[in-house]
Amino acid sequence: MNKKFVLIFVLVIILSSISILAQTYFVDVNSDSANDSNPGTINLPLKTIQRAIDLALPGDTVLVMPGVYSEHLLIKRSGNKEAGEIVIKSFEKNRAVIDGGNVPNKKLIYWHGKSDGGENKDYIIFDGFEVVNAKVWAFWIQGDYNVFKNLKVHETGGTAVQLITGSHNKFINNEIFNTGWNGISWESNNSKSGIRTDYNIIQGNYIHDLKYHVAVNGFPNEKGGYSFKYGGKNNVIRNNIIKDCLEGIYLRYEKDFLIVGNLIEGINENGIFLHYDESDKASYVANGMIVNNTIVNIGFNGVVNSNAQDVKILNNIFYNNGYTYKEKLYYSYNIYWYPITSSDNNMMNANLYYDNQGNTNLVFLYDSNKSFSELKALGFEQKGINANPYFVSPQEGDFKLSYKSPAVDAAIYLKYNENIYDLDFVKRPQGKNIDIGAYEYIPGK
Ligand SMILES: [Ca+2]
Repeated sequence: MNKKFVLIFVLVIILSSISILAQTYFVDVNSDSANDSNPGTINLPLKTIQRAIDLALPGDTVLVMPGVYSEHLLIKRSGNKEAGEIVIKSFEKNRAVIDGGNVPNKKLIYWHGKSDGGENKDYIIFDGFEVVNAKVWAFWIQGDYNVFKNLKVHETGGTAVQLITGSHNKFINNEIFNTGWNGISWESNNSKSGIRTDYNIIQGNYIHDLKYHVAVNGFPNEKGGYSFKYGGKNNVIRNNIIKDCLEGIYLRYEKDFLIVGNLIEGINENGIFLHYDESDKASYVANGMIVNNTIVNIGFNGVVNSNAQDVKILNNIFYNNGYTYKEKLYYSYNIYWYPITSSDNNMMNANLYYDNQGNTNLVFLYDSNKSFSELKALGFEQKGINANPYFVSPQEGDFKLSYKSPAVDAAIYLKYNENIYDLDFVKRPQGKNIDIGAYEYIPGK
């Protein structure tokens, strides 16, 4: 054999041994043979998830059988890009239950990270568990490139999922309800340590019945020692259903954000709140898009845009919003824009507005309610619509478009709306063009 051939041969052996070395650890609390001194095979499973997590190396998988696991979980090790993620997965969706009822720790599932004197943990996939009865937080996360999917998180004392710092994390297809505080929440970048909170994706989640606070919350942490002076960037909130919460989406300091394709329904206060703190001039939100959302039955305002710069509100449906204070001149609008100046470079266009409950407040702008014709005269909503969207069945909570809806094919074309899916997994566009709102009508249906 020549030298080159030997080298290739050795490389093949090394590469195949990496995949052979990737382990699967089985955990089965209900098996008679389960024991934490077992090797974690299917016949000799481990008893606790924590033991499996401690054994798992990058590329390994922890498979958890159905049962109730009364455990506090501490993530002590990262996966990595080369060897792969550490996968922690419920063998059957939502049948492995992590129950914090008898766990005293405030952080039930805990990524030990920089704010707690450790190193952040990256490349972990947490998939398919039901997580209940956390004392405060169900998940407390610090790190990058983690994935949280198919989880069912509820009955928490505080926020369900708290991202302290970290970028490129994905929160996908989770159901979150009955929490004591927020649903999914992140804190902004830490300017001291250089840790950022950017490029996270919150997609396909169903967040509902949060009586006390915000469904999706992007907030700066201003506690001593850690100075979070800069907001997250490029975070995406896409195709979520947010229903029956105190507040829908709240952002502060965030830049370059995208809120697209969400159904925001039955919120007591504001659907989307872009907040500005008078005492902190840097706290304004900037350069974001609020696009193709359906925002219905909101108690206060559909969108509050407080001192934001370069925010585009396009292709959204606003339906029966502002019912709580509809007789008053504040906090009862589809869009409450305050203050706004011509230099803010904000835009609203191709939105559909409709109210059949007698609220005549449309959009608050330049210190007063503006009618639809006044908006147009000011240069906004040139492609806007002020008419019934003709949902399929709004009284039954079906906000898809019927064939006679004026929202069909009426959106402003945006490049990134091509070849994406609507809330119902219908590819956009259908027919001649993208529709206004979170749902795409299929012609002939
Ligand atoms: Ca269409």
